[in-house]
Amino acid sequence: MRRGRGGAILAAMRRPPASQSAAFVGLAVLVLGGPLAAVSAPNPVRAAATAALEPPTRPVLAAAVPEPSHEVTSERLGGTDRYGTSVAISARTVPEGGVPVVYLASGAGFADALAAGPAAARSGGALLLTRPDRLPANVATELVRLAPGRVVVAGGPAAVSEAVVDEVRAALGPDVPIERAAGPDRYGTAAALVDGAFEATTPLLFLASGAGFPDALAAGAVAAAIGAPVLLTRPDRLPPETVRAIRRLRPERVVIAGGPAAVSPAVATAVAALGPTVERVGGADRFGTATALAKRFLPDASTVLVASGLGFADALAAVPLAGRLGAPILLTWPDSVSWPASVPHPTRDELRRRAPTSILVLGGPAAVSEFVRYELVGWADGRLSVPPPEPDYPAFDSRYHNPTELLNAVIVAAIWRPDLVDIFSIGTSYQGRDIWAAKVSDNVTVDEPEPEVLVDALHHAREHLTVEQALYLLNVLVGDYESDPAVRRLVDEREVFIVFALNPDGWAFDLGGSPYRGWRKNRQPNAGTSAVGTDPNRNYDYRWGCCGGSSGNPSAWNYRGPAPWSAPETRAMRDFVESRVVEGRQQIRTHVSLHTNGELILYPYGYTKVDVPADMDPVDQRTYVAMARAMARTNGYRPMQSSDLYITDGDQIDWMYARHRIFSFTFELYPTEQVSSHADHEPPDEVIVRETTRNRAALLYLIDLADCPYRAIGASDRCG
Ligand code: 3K0
Ligand code: CA
Ligand code: CA
Ligand code: ZN
Repeated sequence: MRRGRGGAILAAMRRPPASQSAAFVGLAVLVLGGPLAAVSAPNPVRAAATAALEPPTRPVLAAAVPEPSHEVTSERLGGTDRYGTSVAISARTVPEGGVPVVYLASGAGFADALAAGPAAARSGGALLLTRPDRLPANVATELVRLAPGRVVVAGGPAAVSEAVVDEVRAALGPDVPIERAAGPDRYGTAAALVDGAFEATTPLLFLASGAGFPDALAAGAVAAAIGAPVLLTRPDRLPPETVRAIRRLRPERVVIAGGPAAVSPAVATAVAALGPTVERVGGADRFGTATALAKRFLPDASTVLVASGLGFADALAAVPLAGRLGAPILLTWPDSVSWPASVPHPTRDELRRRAPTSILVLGGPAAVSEFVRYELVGWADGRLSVPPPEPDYPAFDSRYHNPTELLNAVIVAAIWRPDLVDIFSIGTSYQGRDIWAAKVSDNVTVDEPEPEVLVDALHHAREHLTVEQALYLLNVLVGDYESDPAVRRLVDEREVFIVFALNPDGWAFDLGGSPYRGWRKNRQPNAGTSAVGTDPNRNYDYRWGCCGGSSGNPSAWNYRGPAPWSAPETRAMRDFVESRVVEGRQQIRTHVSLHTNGELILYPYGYTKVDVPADMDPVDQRTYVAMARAMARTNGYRPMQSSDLYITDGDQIDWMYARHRIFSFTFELYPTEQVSSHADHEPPDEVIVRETTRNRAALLYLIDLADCPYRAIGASDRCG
C-alpha cells in the first residue's frame, strides 16, 4: 500500500524485469552481489525500503503486449434485476425526460417487449418492463420521470394485469391515456404494436422468429435504428395476424432475420407470395445472425450494444436505445472465468472489423461478467489476438486456454484493472517464446515495500491444469478485489507474481499430439543424441545431480541437463527470483510451483530423506510442516516432504529455499490417480472449475503468510 510511505522511496524501488537482456542481468548481479548474498536468515521485508536505487526502465519484452489501436470506452447499463436494468437503459435512452409515449411490456417473457421496441423507437418513446401483476417501484419512478403523453401496454391482461394498469394510472394521474396493444398471441400482439406505430407503405420490414429472443432482439435494434417495424413469425408457418400486418404495411422488402432453422424456407415463400422481395440475413447461430444484421444495416456505427446471448432478461428494453444511438446489438456468452471463447467468434470478428469506440453492455455482471466486458474492449481496440490454428487443445478440451488464449486472458485482466495488473515476460524459452508473467498488487507499476509471493505453473509441459490454476488465481485476485475484503487486503498489502507457463516450448509440442504427446521436458536439443529436452525441475543448481534424484541420460524423463541452468527457462526463473533481491533482501517470502498430479503439498528438501539436514533451519522445517498442513486442511491434499514422494535433485523448491530462504512448495494438483489413458496429467476440461476453485483458500493462505511465514507456528517474533 502506498499509504504512509514516502513517494521517493517508492519510486526508487525496482520493478520486476521483463527481459533477460545483458543490461538487465548485469544490473541484477550488481545489485545482488551474487545469489549467495541471500542465503542468510530471512529479514523483515519492511527493512528493504531504504536507500535509493536507479528507477528501472520499462521492460523491453513488455512491448510484445500490443498497445490499443484506439480508445474504447465501455459502460454497463444494468440494475439489480431486469426491471432495474430497463430503468437504467431508459434513463440512458431519454436522459432529458418528457416523451410522447412509453411502452410498458411484461418482463416475464420476451415476445411483447421485443415487438414493442421498434414501435417505441419509431414514436420517440421509451420502453419499460413490468412484472405481470405488479409495477416495480423503480419502474414507477422512472415512468413519472419520463412524463409520457400516453402509455401503451403491450399484450392483454394475462401479460400485464389490470392491477398494473391501475398502478400506472395512479403514478401518472388520470389525464395520461393508457391503451393496450394486444392480440390473441405474441404474433397478434406484435402486429397490434406495429399497427399503432407505423403507417401503411413501409419500405422495409423485419421478420424474426417469435420462438426465441436472440434474432428478434438483434433485428429489433437495427430496425429501431432505421425506423422499420419488426413482426414475429412461427418458425415453420406465417401466422394470420402477421399476414394481415404485412398486407397493411405493403413493404417493398422483408428482411428475415436468422437462418432457415430459425425461420423456415416455407415462411420465406409465404412472405414472397404477399408481394415484397424477401432477403434473408442470418448466420450459423444467434451470434452470427446478430453480427450479420449489424454488418448489413449498421456497418459503420461506432457504438455497439452487447447483450448476453443466453438470456433475454437484460436486453429487452434496449431496442429503443439502439434506435436512438443508431447502434446494433451484438451477443456474447455471459462469462469467461473458465471459458476462453466467451466472446463468440462472429462477435469477436465483428468487433475487430468495426473497431467501435464505445461499447454498452446490457445488464448486470450476472448477465455479462466484467471479464467479458473487458474482453469485448480488448477485441475492439486490438489488444487481443486470434489464436492461430496451432498449438491448440482439441475440441473436447476447449475450455483449457491455449497459449494465445492464456495471454488474452491475462491482457483482459490488465485492461480491466491496469492499476492492479502488470504484464511482463521473465525471459524467453529455448525456441524464443516469451515466458509471460503478471504482477498483481495495488499501485502495481510501483515496486512497493510489500511482501512478495511467487506462483508459477507448467514447468512440465503436459501439466495443463496448472496453467488454469495460475489463471484462476489471477481471476480471484482481480475479479474478487471489489467484492471480497480479504482478497482486497492481500492485493493491497502484497505483491503477487504469477508465471503462467514456464515451459512454453514443451507446451506447444505437447499440444501437437493427438490429443497430446504426454511431453514433460523443454524442447532443447542435446549434443550427440536425437533425444530432446531437459527436465526444468532438475536443472536448478542447488545440489544439482547430487543424489540420484535425476538422470544424466538425455533420453530420460528427468534428465537434468549438461549443467545447472543449461535450460533458458530455468535461467529466466533464476534471474527473475534474483531480481527480487533488493538491498540484499529477497522480497519473495512464499512460493508455490504448480504441478500435476497426486493432490499433494510438497516441501523441501527433495534431495534427501532427512527431515532437518544441516542446510535447513529446524524452525523453518516446523514452519514448513505447519504451513503444508494448514493448506492441506483447505484443499484435502496430502502434505509431505518432497523426498517422501521420491528423491529429486536440482528441483526448484530446494533451490528457492536453500538459496533464498523462500518458503517454497510444490502443489501436485488433481487427480490422485490416473483415471484414463492421458488423464493423469490432463484431466478433462469439465473439472477445471472445481479443481482450481479447490485451491482458492490454500493459495490465499500462502499469499497471506508472506508477511511472516513464521506466523504459521506462532513465531511472528522471528520476523522482528
Ligand atoms: O518438488 C518436487 O518434489 C517435484 C515433484 C515433481 C517432479 O518434478 O518430479 N512431480 S511431477 O513431475 O509429477 N509434477
Ligand atoms: Ca502494491
Ligand atoms: Ca516490492
Ligand atoms: Zn510436474
